[in-house]
Amino acid sequence: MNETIQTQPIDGQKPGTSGLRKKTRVFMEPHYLENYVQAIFDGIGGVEGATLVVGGDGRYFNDRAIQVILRMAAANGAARCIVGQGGLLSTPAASHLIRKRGADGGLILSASHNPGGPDADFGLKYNGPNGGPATEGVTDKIFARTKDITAYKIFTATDADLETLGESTLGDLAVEIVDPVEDYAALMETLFDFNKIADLFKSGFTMRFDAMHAVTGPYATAILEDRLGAPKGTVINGTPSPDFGKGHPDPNPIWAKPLMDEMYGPDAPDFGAASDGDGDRNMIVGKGAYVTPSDSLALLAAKAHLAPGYKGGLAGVARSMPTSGAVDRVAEKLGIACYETPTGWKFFGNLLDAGKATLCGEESAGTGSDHVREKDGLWAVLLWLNILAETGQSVSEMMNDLWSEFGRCYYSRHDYEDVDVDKAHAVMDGLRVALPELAGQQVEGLTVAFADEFSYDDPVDGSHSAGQGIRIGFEGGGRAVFRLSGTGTEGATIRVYLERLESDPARLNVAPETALAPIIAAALSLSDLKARTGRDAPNVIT
Ligand code: VG1
Ligand code: CO
Repeated sequence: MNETIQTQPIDGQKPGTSGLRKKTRVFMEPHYLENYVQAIFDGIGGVEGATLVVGGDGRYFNDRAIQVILRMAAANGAARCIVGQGGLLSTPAASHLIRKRGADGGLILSASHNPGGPDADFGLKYNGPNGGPATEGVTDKIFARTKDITAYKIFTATDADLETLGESTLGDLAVEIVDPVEDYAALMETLFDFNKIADLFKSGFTMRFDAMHAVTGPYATAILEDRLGAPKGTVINGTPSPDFGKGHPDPNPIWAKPLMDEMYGPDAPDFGAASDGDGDRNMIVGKGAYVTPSDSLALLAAKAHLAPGYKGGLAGVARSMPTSGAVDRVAEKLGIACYETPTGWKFFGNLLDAGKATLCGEESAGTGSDHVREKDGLWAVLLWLNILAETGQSVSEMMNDLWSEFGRCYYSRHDYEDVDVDKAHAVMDGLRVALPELAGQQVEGLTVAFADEFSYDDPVDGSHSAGQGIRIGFEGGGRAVFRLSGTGTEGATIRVYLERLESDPARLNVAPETALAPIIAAALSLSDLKARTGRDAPNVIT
C-alpha cells in the first residue's frame, strides 16, 4: 500500500563536495532519511517510470537505508531499481551500472573515507544519467526542496530480499539484484592488458592491496587474485564491515599506516595500493616510495597510452584547482589541454561528456577517466599495474624519471579538523579582505606573485561556480591554497594545500615538509591561522 506521510522540512544542509553527509544518528532520526530521499526525487523532477541504480559501501545503516529507498521509489512510481547484491556497490561500479543500463540515475550510500558506525558518519548522493555526481544546478534544487517539503511517499511492505540474484517486485517496482563486481570487472578487462599484468604476477612481482575493510575488497579479490592470478593474501582487509574494522577507510599514509610500514620495511612487496570506503580513491606506494596523488596523476597522464584503453592518447586532462601543477607540465609536453576545476568530481563530468578530457584527478587520492563519471580507485591501481608491466621499471625509477624530466612538485595538505565554524570563516574572511593588497608583499622571505579567490566557468555549459578556494602564488613557483571542506560532519575543516616546484636535479629527493617549509611558514603568517583558530598544528598531514 502507498502511504503519504506528512512531514516537516529538515536541516538538509546544502550538499557538499560529494552529496549529503551527516552523523549516522541524524540519518536515523525519524523521517530524516525519508525527507531527504523525497527531496532528491522531487528535486530531479520525480521518478515516475524511472530506472534507478541503488547501492552503497556497506557501512552501518546501508541495508536499512536501502530498504527505505526501495519502498519510496515504489511509492513514487519508479519502474525499476537495480541493486548490488547485499546492498553493495562501489561508487565507480554504480557509475558504470547507471551508464551501462541506461538508468535515469542512482542513489549511492556512502560517507566515503569517513568512518562508519552508529556514532560515525553516513551519506547519500544522487548521480545523474551520465553516471556522475549531480551538478550544482541539481543539488541546489534538492536543497531547496529539503526546506519546503511537507510530505513523502512510502510503500508499506516487508523488506526486499537483497541477497538473491534476480528479480522480485515491491508493489509495481521491479527490484533487480545484480552481482556488484561482474560488470565492473568486465569493463576493466576492456581497458587493460590483463594477460600482460597476469604475466607480471607470474614473474614473481609482489603486491599488497589494502581494501581497508571497505567496499573494494570483493572487487580487488575478484580482479587481482581470481582473474590476474596474484597470490592469495595479496588483498588484505578484504571483507567489507559496517564499521570498517573500527578504522578510518581513507587511503593515505596516516590511515593506511600498516601498509606504509610494510612498504617501507625490509620485506616490502614491489607495489602497494589501498582504496577508500566507497572505492573511488586510491593510494599508490612503491618499495619505499610513496607517490602523491598529484604525482600519480602526472605519471598516469604521461604513460596511459601504454594501456590498451588509452593507446590512442588522451584528449585532454583535468585536475582540481588544489591539485599540484605536475600534470600541467606533462599535458604541455603532450600538447593537450589541461583544465583546472573546483574541488569535487561533479565538475569533471561535463569535460568528460564533451570529450575534452580523458583523465582527471584530485590531490585527495582521486584519479579516474572517461570510462565512468566518478573517480575510480581500483582502475588507477590497474592502470599503474599495466604501466609497470609494460615498462618493467619500479615505481621509484618511474617517479625519478618523471621528476628529472619535469621537475618535482613537492606537495602536502594540512588539515585543521573540527574547527569552530565561526573561527574557520574568520580565517577565510581575513584572507579574502587581504587579497587585493597581497601581490608584491614579502612574507617569510617569499614574495607574493598573485592572490585570488578561485571561481570556475564551466567551458561546456557556461555555469559559474564562485568561492572555490583562495590561492596565493609565490615568486619562484610556490603556492598555498586555502579552502573549507564540504564533506565533514563536525565543525569546519580548513584545508591548507602547499606546493613548490623544484627543478634542481640535486634537490629532487628532499623530505617534502623540508622542501615546503618556507611555503608553510608564509601560509601560516598570511592567514594568521594559529591565532584565529587557537590551533598549534594540523590534525592530519597528507
Ligand atoms: C574531499 C576532497 C575532494 C573530494 C571529496 C569527495 O572534499 O578534498 O577532493 O572530491 O572529498 O571524495 P572536501 O570538500 O572535504 O575537501 V570522496 O572519496 O570522500 O567521495
Ligand atoms: Co570515496
